[in-house]
Amino acid sequence: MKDGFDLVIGLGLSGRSVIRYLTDQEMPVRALDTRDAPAGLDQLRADFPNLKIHTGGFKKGWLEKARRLIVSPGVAISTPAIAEQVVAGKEVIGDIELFARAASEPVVAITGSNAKSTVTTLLGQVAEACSMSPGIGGNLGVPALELLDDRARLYVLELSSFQLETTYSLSADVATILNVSQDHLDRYASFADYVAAKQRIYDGCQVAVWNRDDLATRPSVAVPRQISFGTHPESDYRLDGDNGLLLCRGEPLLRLDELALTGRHNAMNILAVMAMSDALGLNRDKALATVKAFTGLPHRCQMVAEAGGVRWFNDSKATNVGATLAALTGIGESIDGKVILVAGGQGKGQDFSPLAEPARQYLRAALLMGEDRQALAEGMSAAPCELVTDMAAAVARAHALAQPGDAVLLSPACASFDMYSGFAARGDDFTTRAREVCDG
Ligand code: UMA
Ligand code: ADP
Repeated sequence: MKDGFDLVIGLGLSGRSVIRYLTDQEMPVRALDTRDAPAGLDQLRADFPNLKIHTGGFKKGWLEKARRLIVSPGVAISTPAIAEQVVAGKEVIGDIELFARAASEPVVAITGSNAKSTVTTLLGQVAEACSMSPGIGGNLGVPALELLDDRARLYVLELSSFQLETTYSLSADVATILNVSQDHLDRYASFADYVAAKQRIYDGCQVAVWNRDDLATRPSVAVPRQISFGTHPESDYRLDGDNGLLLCRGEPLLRLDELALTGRHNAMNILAVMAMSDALGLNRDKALATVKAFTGLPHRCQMVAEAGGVRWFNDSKATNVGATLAALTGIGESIDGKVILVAGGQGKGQDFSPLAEPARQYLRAALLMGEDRQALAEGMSAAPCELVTDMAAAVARAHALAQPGDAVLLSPACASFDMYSGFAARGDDFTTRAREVCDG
């Protein structure tokens, strides 16, 4: 091995997990962050007193001298200082690549524009019920390197397109792209580039599980085995909405009314989980019992309050148009009244026009806030849109407009960082205020 050091770029959750991992391996490591005072810096210095840390920009000398760059997912590898090193032939990888090189047990890799966390959590629960002691994390919760554990017999990883960009040798046992719709276009030159990043999940995999209703999820590389799910008649795992059934190769698997989860999008999520569970050879009965009991994650179409015949749903995790479409259609179809949609935030360069038709069909009003509220109003064109200043104003206005049978839905189609620390803070704010108005 050439002498030198690994340079960790970005001192967030994944950067810190990389520093810990490399230090445990007694590898020489340095770290940098382009912010002057990244959160947690003092703690990092206390935990690693000998670690050389640079903040406030890229330190050219370090970038040049480093043996490898280990880049955090939030830092684009197209950033000129990093891109220069790629061109110069330096190895540039991320935490998932380090994980892939170290993991000795089977790996399930899950990506998609939406449903990653729901599917990762649920498949993780299935694996737990089957006594696999799974390591569950990645883009969700615990960084991948911190999951490495001799007791784990399986790893279930949620992976983002950013993480996949710096991953080369994952070769997952089971890999899936659940769905693809516009997201993160502030980071990609085109939608095709975003899809290409997601497709990397299938490189070297044994079994590819893909969504037959969404052809961008189909593996673009040859893989030993493919399993599809969807409503398409040729899907291996199929939603038969007319008969309220989930089928596996034509045989009934579950009745929709046996599930605690509701909505067509969740039925698709269950199909994906069952397809992967079966591909892994997990116990079918235990898997079915687990998926039936799953009530979903907070901030994903979660009913948080009800009063006067009006139900309030927190779908703050809907940070792109695809997720909001699923929520708006699912809830719009299932209620007698209309939907009052609370949306807006940072639009990440998305085209909002796919919301126009369901908005026209299902909305009483859209209450729009945040940085890109005007773009959202233009995208939803014919729908009745009102611009509001903040969540307090949105909730008060929704309360005034709502009629019995209606649903108030926070499903922003946008990131939250212009107004909140993250989607959870935004969802909590909505929930607290919704409960206040409902309690009168
Ligand atoms: N930083 C720089 N320069 C930059 C950008 C960031 O130095 O140009 C520094 C920041 O100052 C900060 C650090 O990088 O100190 C943050 O790194 P990061 O943005 O990669 O975030 P982490 O804390 O390492 O968290 C990342 C994922 N974040 C992103 O991809 C943006 C987390 O996903 C993930 O849980 C974690 O690794 C563990 O694997 C979050 C996320 O929002 C939940 N993901 C996106 C999504 O789901 O849509 C992809
Ligand atoms: P991710 O981790 O990919 O962001 P989540 O499970 O956290 O996925 O869900 C994110 C958003 O997507 C939520 O608003 C949720 O209601 C919505 N969602 C869940 N499943 C689907 C699906 N199959 N298609 C579209 N949207 C979905």
